[in-house]
Amino acid sequence: MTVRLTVAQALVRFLSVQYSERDGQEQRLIPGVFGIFGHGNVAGVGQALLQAAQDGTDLRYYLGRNEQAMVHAAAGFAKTRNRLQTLACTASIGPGSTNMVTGAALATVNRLPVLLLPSDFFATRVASPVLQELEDPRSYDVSVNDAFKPVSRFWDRVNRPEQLPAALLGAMRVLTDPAETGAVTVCLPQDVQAEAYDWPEELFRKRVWHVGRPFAEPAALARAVAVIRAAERPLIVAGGGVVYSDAAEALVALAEATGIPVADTHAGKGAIRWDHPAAVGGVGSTGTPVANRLARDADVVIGVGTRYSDFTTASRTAFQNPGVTFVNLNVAAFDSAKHSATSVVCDAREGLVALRGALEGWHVDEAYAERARSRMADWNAEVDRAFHLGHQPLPAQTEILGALQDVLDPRDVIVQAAGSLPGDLQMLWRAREPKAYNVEYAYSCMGYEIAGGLGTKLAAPDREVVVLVGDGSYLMMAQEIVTSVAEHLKLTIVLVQNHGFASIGSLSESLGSQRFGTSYRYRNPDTGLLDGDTLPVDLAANAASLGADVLRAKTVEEFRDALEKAKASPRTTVVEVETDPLAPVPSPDSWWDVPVAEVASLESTQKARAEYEASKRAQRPYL
Ligand SMILES: Cc1ncc(C[n+]2csc(CCOP(=O)(O)OP(=O)(O)O)c2C)c(N)n1
Ligand SMILES: [Mg+2]
Repeated sequence: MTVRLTVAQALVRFLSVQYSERDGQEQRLIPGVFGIFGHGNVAGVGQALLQAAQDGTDLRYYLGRNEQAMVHAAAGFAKTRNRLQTLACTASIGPGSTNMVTGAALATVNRLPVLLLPSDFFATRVASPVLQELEDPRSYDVSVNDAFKPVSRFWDRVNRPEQLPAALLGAMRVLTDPAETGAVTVCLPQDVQAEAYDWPEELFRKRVWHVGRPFAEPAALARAVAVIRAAERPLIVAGGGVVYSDAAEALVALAEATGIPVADTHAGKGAIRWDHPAAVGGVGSTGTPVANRLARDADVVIGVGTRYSDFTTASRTAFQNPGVTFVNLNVAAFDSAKHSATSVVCDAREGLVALRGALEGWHVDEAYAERARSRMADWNAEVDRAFHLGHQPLPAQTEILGALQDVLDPRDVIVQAAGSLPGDLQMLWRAREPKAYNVEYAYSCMGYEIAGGLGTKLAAPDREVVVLVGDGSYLMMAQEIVTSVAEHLKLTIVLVQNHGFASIGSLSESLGSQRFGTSYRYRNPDTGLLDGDTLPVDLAANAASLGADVLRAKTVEEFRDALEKAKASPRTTVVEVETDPLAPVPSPDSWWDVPVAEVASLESTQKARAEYEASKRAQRPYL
């Protein structure tokens, strides 16, 4: 039996019957499609989505306002759903498609599944060059969509209808493989989308993609257990894999049984509650001084579901014990092998449960665990001070976090990605629940915040979603406020106005570059630099013009009131607050490798270079 449909109609029908399954729980793999139509997809995928809506096929269409943002929304959705579900994104040819490249990179770097459907120029090439076609004189086969190749974990182009089934099956396999997942790109030439073909009925049967929980190989587990049993100062580093694998309970059980302190990364934050006796907070460049001191002395680092980014390892200076060795539990062999580790390739939950069983009866020296707990008590008092600084005349950003911490419920999700907020959040934020902390800090992409928050709200409509966004990031990508209004997907957006880049400004200063080019100001005719008066920019008015309710706060008390109001409102609300970018922040007692000019005429740079060279001596290869 065959059914005659266009390639786009077949694609839509196929997507509507794909499911994922883990632990016996089944869900739609791709319950919806974000899209922006142009001549590349309006009559292909667009027609197919319209027809699907009319014939009752269950695949909802969401209209994004920028293609990059659509992909961020899909990534935020997938992150919230622990990678068991994602969304597809259809874009027109040329700029519509290449707008998605940044989103693709974000998804791949974060190991988050997203299905991208960029349109492509005619496979028949009869009308070449079409509007927005690259037209490479060296080869007529080159397309702008080739730019997706390095940022996709699977890439294909469907030049003939016959190629569609294999492309789709390959795409679903990669989306649902926790070790391989990331951006999956299937390019669809605009003529092929509209071309009809007689498809075998079986292409459209319900398919369930089983998301595996690979067990630890017994010999690998035994090697890991031997290393851990011999450890005197072990430290667990919990990464995103713990959260995605739903392994928070298993992590906590292991920590309680063995007394091993648990530090975390951005993606792993929330796996253990901030006030659990084993929790020592974030590790690395923006971690807590407690975790960083434990890291410095650790003889065995047990990395679970972490990719060991430079922020986690403080650019390979975090672990200073000369004999330090690593034990890594990771579903991806690539990550598991990092730092010459004793590698256990496995699902995080399976691995943690197996480790706990195999370590039965073994416990760290109680004095070691107690020292960590008492340092945490001191640290928590310092966080309280930062949360209630009383900074004048403008509040400190840390006080905004303190107010958020008070007003938000444990299940309310915060969404962030770039600027000075991620560092402050990793160090100070008290996570109380595994899915309440969505900070994208693998690609740290300005512009993820509101778009990613939209996807988060789609994935968790029963939770309050609170987006924190700096003024710089807001200016890059605020347009999905319109989508949140149109879809009744309520967001609370905290807009932190500090007139430029607090983060890069302070980084620049510490590297001897004198905050050059990091504040938003008029060009000054006297200096010729951008250091004139502040600009007459009103981002809150901008947000209001996009359809959001707006509340402006000048003090911490006003901010707290505004936040309560925003929380209680059913409408997307932007709370604008101005903060002092120069307010003090507690020190992580760590480092981040950002190279400083080796020769310079500026004294500030020369001084920074000398400091840089001294810090760099602590860098180790972990062989
Ligand atoms: C798309 C993108 N471009 C550039 C950067 C580099 N960068 C990191 S933080 C930052 C400034 C962010 O400014 P803002 O959102 O106002 O946050 P603040 O630093 O003031 O907290 C820049 C330019 C980035 N992370 N992402
Ligand atoms: Mg700013």
